[in-house]
Amino acid sequence: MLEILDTTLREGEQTPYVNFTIDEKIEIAKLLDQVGVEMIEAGDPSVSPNVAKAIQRIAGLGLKAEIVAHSIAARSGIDKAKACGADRVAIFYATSKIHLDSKLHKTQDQALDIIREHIAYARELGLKVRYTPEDATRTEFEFLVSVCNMAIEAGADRISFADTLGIMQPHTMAERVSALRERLLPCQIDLHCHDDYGLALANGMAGIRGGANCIHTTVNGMGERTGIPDLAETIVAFHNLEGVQKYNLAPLMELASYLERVSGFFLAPNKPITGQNAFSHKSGVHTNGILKDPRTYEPFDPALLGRERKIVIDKYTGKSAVASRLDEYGIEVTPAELEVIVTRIKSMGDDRKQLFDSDILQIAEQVTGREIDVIPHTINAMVMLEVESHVYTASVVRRLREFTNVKSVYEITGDFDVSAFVDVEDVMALNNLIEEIRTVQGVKRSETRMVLKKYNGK
Ligand code: HCA
Ligand code: CU
Repeated sequence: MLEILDTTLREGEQTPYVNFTIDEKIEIAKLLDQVGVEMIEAGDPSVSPNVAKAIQRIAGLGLKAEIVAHSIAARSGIDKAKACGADRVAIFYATSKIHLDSKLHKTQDQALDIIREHIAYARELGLKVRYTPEDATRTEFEFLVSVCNMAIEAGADRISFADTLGIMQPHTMAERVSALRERLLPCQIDLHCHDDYGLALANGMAGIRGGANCIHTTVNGMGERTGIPDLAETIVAFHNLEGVQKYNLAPLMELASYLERVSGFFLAPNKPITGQNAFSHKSGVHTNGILKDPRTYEPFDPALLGRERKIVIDKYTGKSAVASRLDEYGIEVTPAELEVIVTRIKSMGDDRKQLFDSDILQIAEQVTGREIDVIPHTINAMVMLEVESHVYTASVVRRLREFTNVKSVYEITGDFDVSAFVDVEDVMALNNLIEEIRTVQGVKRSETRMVLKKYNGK
């Protein structure tokens, strides 16, 4: 049965430019515990005093998950892991020739001694031990087997088969893990798969088939370079495709958005499972199918994650999607009117990047000749920002452009320096977005103007 170790707080904090506060880490750990991951890797206490403090606070929360501290093979790090109250220390020491020669300047024999000594030391302190042969997938196989078996004899009950550079493929992973499983003394095998080729989760799934026990994840797939498997993708893939139903899916979306907010690391709209477009449908053929039976174009019901499907209206749209959108607003049109509305939408869509509900309502108003007195479900607003004098306005603009709901950004004259045009689903989302924007470094003050009605120019 699959186990998950989530390392958002350790590997995830190794994402370029990401740092969490202690309180944020505590919140993340609590949400992870609600999901039911078996292990939370809470940090490497040698990194900084606050990382150590966060591990200590998390270890004191009494969560169900086992709390793991990461450490290089050094007594000081292992002592700190113990002092933090972690249940387990994960000691990593590279084993590939390139890492031994170029980085550590150690022979294989020296490496064996160092690893054995530090595992034994951690065991003397009463810690459970995972040993990670860093860069395991580029390590000479026979040496890997001897290091791991020596580590198990020294007291490690878990080995993390680390694909540090993300160079495995599903079939090589399955083969390698089953070969390793055959040669190793009894132990649990973790898979730490980096996503350099976009294969991390596929490799993890293949490794579990090969006989491994546990996959390492982070929320939103954060981590060094391109990160490791995303927690939500991993859980939903195993839930739907492999029948692993022991995790609680309810907090996954909240975790993803919370992480976006506190990390400033935003999801691509096409990100599987949690991305904005994961359940959006656009072409006439697709939307028509979806409206008749969502199973035509949805691999699973978005309600599984508390999400809703979305039908995008633009030049690809067919009549059924437009009729259904008008219906949502309680607007009745005749078949002839519908025909004209769709034609106008298509021609407007030809010249525009995005059509908003206000555009669709306006077209309906023009075509039917009846005033439509409804407020569009989507909200447009102008968010004006004053930028601190010591910060480059361009750097704030650059950050704003990364928010998916920010449609355009202007540098302006007057009391404010920047104005952003945003498009969100509701007032709550607007409120969250403004809060996020306020966290952008250099933003001193903000003022928001909500759009009540929008007119298009020629
Ligand atoms: C790193 C270490 C590590 C460790 C993985 C693990 C890796 O290089 O930062 O302990 O399971 O990718 O090898 O994250
Ligand atoms: Cu890693």
